[in-house]
Amino acid sequence: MTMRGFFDDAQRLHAPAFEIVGGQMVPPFETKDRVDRLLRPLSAAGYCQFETPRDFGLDPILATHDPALVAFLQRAYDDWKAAGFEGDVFATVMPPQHCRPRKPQFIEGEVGYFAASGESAIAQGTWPAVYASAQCAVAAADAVAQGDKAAFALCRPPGHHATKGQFGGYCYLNNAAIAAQYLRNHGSQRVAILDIDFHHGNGTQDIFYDRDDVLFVSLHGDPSLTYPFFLGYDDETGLGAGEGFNRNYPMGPGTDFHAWAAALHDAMGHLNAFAADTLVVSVGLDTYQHDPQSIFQISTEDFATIGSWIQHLGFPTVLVMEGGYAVEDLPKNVSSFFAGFMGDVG
Ligand code: Q9C
Ligand code: ZN
Repeated sequence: MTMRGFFDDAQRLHAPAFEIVGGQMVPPFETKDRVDRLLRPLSAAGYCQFETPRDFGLDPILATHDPALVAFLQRAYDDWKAAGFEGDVFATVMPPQHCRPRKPQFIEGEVGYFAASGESAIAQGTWPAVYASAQCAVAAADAVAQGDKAAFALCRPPGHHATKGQFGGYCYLNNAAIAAQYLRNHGSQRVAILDIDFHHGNGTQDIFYDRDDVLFVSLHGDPSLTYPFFLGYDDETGLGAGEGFNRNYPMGPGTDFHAWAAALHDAMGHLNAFAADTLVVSVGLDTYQHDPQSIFQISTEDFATIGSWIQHLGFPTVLVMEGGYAVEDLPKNVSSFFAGFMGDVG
């Protein structure tokens, strides 16, 4: 068994020189090297047949994101250079609490306006990579809308921290949200999103928080201790019509598969009760026990169980790649997840 996979070489063009961690410039965690560690094992095992997505244009992106963010991402690097700045674009200012920020006219201020956090740079090739990554999500959603049982978007840069109007956390456009909205506009009345990345999908939550047609369910590290810090608590259940359509499962340091699987079991109850037409999964592999960002204890073998459980939900499914930074072990972890999902656990 195989599924269509989508990846575009333009996604390699995003290559900032560093990120800022602990007050130091360190090599970025989210690198283009991750791509081959995912692409090759999935091709070799026959789980995915990869193709370059066709260009669906800006419309499916603008169905989710503020046009101002999209325009900013396109021009930010050039504006930065035009202002005489030498390096990549980083946010160094942030709006004060309780102010309704007005968009500044100078690039230094604009970056702060559009940034949710400051670790992530906009470099020369960021926009073409981000655009291509979003096209992968649209193409995978389109395959499922056309009747495929499953499809994989090898998105990179990832997306689930991007809100309607802000980038951050290595994410610039929200690929999973764009896929979900595309499914809504192409035959699905109800779309569920399951986010299993180690970090809370704060961007995806933000985008669908007041809606009852898209259910968002996320399992993640306790936001009082880990990124994205300000969202992901279990009392965030949705707003207005969206009340009851947002479910968070924050978990503390040392969470093992037994505890994590209990949360997934509960989450699956919400997914089944919602009776979605289609499912989008934000697939992060950074819950892994040796991931540099993880405080969980998930093993390579556990990813097969997770994949199998998700497949047994029975929904037509768009798999969207998110995080995963134990680069050496990405091949075996992604293979394990797909082995479980494709019913090929040996
Ligand atoms: N100690 C995704 O997994 N904080 N984004 C890094 C490193 C940012 C993660 C701190 C984490 C963003 C898609
Ligand atoms: Zn993550």
